[in-house]
Amino acid sequence: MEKIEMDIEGMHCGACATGIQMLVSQMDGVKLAFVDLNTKKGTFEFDPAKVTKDQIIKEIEGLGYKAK
Ligand SMILES: [Cu+2]
Repeated sequence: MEKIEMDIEGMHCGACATGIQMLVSQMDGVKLAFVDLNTKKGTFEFDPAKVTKDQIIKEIEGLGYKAK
């Protein structure tokens, strides 16, 4: 398992954070997703054999937010 933290731009309310959290946690290989609106950071724990950091970023960007 790999654990990463990234900055997420474009969130403006709790629903944004929850939406990202739900979407990423449903991805295959993702074990844990936590998005904090106040710090604008997302913490993700995933199996690198099943999913990559780039795929997670793409998924978040698909919702209209910026992640890095
Ligand atoms: Cu929002």
